[in-house]
Amino acid sequence: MKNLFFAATATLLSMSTCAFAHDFKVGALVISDPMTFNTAATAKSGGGYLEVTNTGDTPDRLVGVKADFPKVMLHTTEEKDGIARMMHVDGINIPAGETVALEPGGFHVMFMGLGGDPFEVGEEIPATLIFEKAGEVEVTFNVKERGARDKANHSDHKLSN
Ligand SMILES: [Cu+2]
Repeated sequence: MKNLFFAATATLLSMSTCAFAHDFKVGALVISDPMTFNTAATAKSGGGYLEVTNTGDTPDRLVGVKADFPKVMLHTTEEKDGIARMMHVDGINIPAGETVALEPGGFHVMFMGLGGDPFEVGEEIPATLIFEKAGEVEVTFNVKERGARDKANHSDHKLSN
């Protein structure tokens, strides 16, 4: 009886993990929890965040993101004289056996040209991640309430170019 109970509990646990973990896989890469924050009506861009774990033994590289916006870029954030600035990067290395986070204040995906159609909480933004070796994988970025995972205020840094 006890074993049955544990088996049932374990099943429930793994089911709920499935429902909440928002993971995507391509080759040896696991992409966890792609998300973005709700934006103001006037916002022209929004940052996309996720984690990539390379479970393989060869390095890979995130080289691009496609989505239904006029422009999607990969950015990093650098602080200079106390001001955080975003800079374009050609790619983000995903070393073998490591997890790389795209997060506020660091690397991120930049969805640009939102044009009066803000991200709303609960919305799902479809996108395709392009990896140098693993290839392409379709993911969805879940729009979450700003502040839910916001370490730095991403909205007040400006693109420097
Ligand atoms: Cu940016």
